[in-house]
This record gives sequence, structure tokens and C-alpha cells, in this order.
Amino acid sequence: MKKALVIFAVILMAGGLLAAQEGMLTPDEFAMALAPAVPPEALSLPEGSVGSPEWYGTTGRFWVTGSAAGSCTPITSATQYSQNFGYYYGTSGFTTYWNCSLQAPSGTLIAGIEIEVEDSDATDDICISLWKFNYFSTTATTIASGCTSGTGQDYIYITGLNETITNHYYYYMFRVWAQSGSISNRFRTVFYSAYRQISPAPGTATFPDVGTGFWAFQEIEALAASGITQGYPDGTFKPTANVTRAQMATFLARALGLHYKD
Ligand SMILES: [Ca+2]
Repeated sequence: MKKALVIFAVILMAGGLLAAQEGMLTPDEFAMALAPAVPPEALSLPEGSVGSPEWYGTTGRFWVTGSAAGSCTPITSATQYSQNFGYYYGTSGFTTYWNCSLQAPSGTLIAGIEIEVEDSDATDDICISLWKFNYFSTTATTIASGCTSGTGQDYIYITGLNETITNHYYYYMFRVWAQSGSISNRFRTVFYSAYRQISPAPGTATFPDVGTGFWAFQEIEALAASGITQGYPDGTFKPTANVTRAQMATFLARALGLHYKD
């Protein structure tokens, strides 16, 4: 009898807790709220590019593709350029060059680059470099570079890069060059693979109740810097308080940049 009373009391307490939390997100609702509401490609990818479903999150690698026709331009007008089934090549007989744009949001971690090529020239090769230019000093730095070798190679893939895009100081560009300037060395598509990152933590805290030693300090500061969270009117963040549906709706609308149709 006593045991039955204890069980009944526990059930009552659980019911009370559930009632107290009415209006808050259940775990399932929370997971659904975080699921992508728009196709990943609708985010800030450059025109003509394709992002993989792994665009979200900091652990999933994604690829961005640029076609030779859409992203690359020859750098001299004196050289004749031609294309065949989307492949670009020079016709001058000497080395020909193209510049290809690379657009990525600041904080993107470039992990690798790839170029689709056709090399059927036993003597000369086709090469690619990834460069960054400092806006203020106009100096160029080579981040990665590679060439085909011999014949039969149909791509160049360079991995192991660790370059964080910082658009405030640099702009980025692929340089492609074909040593023979003939159809024997041609290219069609350039790629980069990357990861998203969370901004490094600042030196001082925005909220007095989220100090620099708090376990979620970096993430909360990143949300605040992005305008997704603004804290309470008294300036605090209340990191251990529950999230209401209204607060979650506000976070999601700000994070996804939701707006009404034209
Ligand atoms: Ca070759």
C-alpha cells in the first residue's frame, strides 16, 4: 500500500512538471525546428555553384563547383581561347592563363581544391594554383599549387589545406595555366572543398552571466555577434534558462534570414 502511494506521488509530480513546461519545445519539436527549412543551395553560394547537403554544420565537408565558362576568364586578349564540350584551352602554342573566382563567406575553412582536366601532351602539362591577395599591399600568396604529369591525367586534387577565408583582408582566386596552349591541355571545372567554422571566442564577454570560462562561451558569443540572440533587457543571457517557443522562433527567423515573398 505504501509503495503504491509513492508511485502515485511520483506520477503526480511528473504530471506537474509536464504541465509546468507546457509551451516549451519537446525534443522532437526542437530537432524539427533545427532541420533545414530551405535548400542549402539557397544560402550564400556563388551563382553557378552547387553545395552538397553537408553545407550545414561544422563537421560536414561541402563542395563548391565553378565551371570554366562561368568562373574563369583568360587574362590576355592576345591569345586565342577555345572550348570543346565545356573544356577550355589555348590555341596560341605557348603557355596560356586563366583566372577563376573563388567566393566563400569569411570563416570558411578551405580544405582542398580540384580541377577537372584533360592532359594528352607528353611534354607539357596543365596546372592550378590557389592564391590570395592582400587588399592593402596587393601582395599575392600561394596557398596551394599543382600540375599534371605525363599524359592521361584527368584531374588535379590537392588536399590537406587549412586556409580560413578572411574577406576583410584578402580576395581569393584560382590561376590555371596550360603550358602547351593547345587542345592537348584543357580544363573544364574547378572545385573547392570546405568546412564551416564558429568564430574564435573574443577576449571579453558580452553577457555578464556568460564569462570567458563558460563551456558555451564561444558559441553564445558567435550567436550574439551574428545578431541571432540579444540577451534579456537587463543585459544578461541566462544560459541555464529554458527556451520558449517564442524565443526559438526568434532565433530561427534571425539565423535563417526569413522574410516574406516579393
Ligand atoms: Ca602532360
